[in-house]
Amino acid sequence: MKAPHTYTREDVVEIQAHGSRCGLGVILELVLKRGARLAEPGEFTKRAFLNGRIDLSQAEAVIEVVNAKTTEGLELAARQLKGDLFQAIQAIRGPIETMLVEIEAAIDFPEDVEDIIHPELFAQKMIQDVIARLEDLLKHYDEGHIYREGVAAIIIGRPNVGKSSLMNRLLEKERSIVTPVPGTTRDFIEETVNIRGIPMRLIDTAGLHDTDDGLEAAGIQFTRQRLDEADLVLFMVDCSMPLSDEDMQVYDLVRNRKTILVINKIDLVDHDLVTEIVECLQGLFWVEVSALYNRGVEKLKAAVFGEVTHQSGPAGLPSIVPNLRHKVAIKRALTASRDVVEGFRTGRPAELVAVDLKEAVDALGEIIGATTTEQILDQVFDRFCIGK
Ligand SMILES: Nc1nc2c(ncn2[C@@H]2O[C@H](COP(=O)(O)OP(=O)(O)OP(=O)(O)O)[C@@H](O)[C@H]2O)c(=O)[nH]1
Ligand SMILES: [Mg+2]
Repeated sequence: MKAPHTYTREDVVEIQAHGSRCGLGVILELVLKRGARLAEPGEFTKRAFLNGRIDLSQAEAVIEVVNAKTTEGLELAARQLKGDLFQAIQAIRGPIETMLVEIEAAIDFPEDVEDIIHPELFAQKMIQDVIARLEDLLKHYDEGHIYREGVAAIIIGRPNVGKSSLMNRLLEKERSIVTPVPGTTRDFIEETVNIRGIPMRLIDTAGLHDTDDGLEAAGIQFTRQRLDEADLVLFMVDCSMPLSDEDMQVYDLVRNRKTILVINKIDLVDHDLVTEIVECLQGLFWVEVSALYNRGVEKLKAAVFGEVTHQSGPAGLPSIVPNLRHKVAIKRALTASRDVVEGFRTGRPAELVAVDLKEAVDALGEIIGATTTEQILDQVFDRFCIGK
């Protein structure tokens, strides 16, 4: 395929063969012998970026499309791949660049300063065309980033309360071994589930139980570590038995975290016992379920969704959602833009205002790859797999 109408904008040769591993291996050996080399991770996309076919945010979107775990995440990645974020950023960068040109003219022709710079007008322009839009993007990050980045939830509780049963229910497959014997799960089991469009990494843990020296030291240490990484805790108790010291120790561990109390085995008891448990374990939002009979699981999903999104109904996805790297750059641009406004309003010298304007332009340039260091490129393309 002739440049520039290719993925990388370079001449490209594609060899199509039958799909046998062996056949492909022989062909690969042949082309390597004739002087080709293996591509680095993300190299094709990196070349497409360096040759100006796509901007950096579109390049990033390629890997997000590949890794998307829910249709919502995929939709966000696809919009970014189309260039929606690129255009939004350009629409903010444009007015700043125009202003920078005017300020620089004023610096070059100090005698005309008053004709060129209208401080309050410029300040208003910055607020409307730049600051308000940057704030919108940050808001969209808050509303939408979990659809692409996902959340991590950990199920903990003492042995045999039904943690692995719940894990299987949420996954809708038998992933974790369930037996009537306490201590069945010995290690962490991790899988991703789709909670109303949010990819949730779910971790099933070994039951926390009493040994001679309180809660088993190693187990608790492991679980603590995992707890710290988790965005959400599902604290499970078995309502067919009285709460034990072990339950209370777990309660102490999780009560100050973002936690949902999952009261399991409601098929075995009547409601009074549930009320008693809720009174003992105060301050936690709770849901009653029967993991065995698949009761209350949808309600639990709704509670999880509400807890991580702070919304009750299905959320409308914002149209453009920056990722974490973009967010950091947007914040920098926002700080610089606010300094510009302050500069205009306090009569700061044009040279200093220009520095802040430049900073805002550069910060936004990092998002789309207009002002990008080698380090940022590595950071972006290291996430790619070979062949993309
Ligand atoms: N009646 C009833 N039994 C349940 C329920 N959920 C789980 N069980 C049973 O409780 C026992 C323990 O379930 P698991 O899911 O293995 O419990 P666990 O918390 O993972 O246990 P460990 O891994 O040993 O800590 C099994 O016999 C399950 O069938 C429930 O909602 N109702
Ligand atoms: Mg288990």
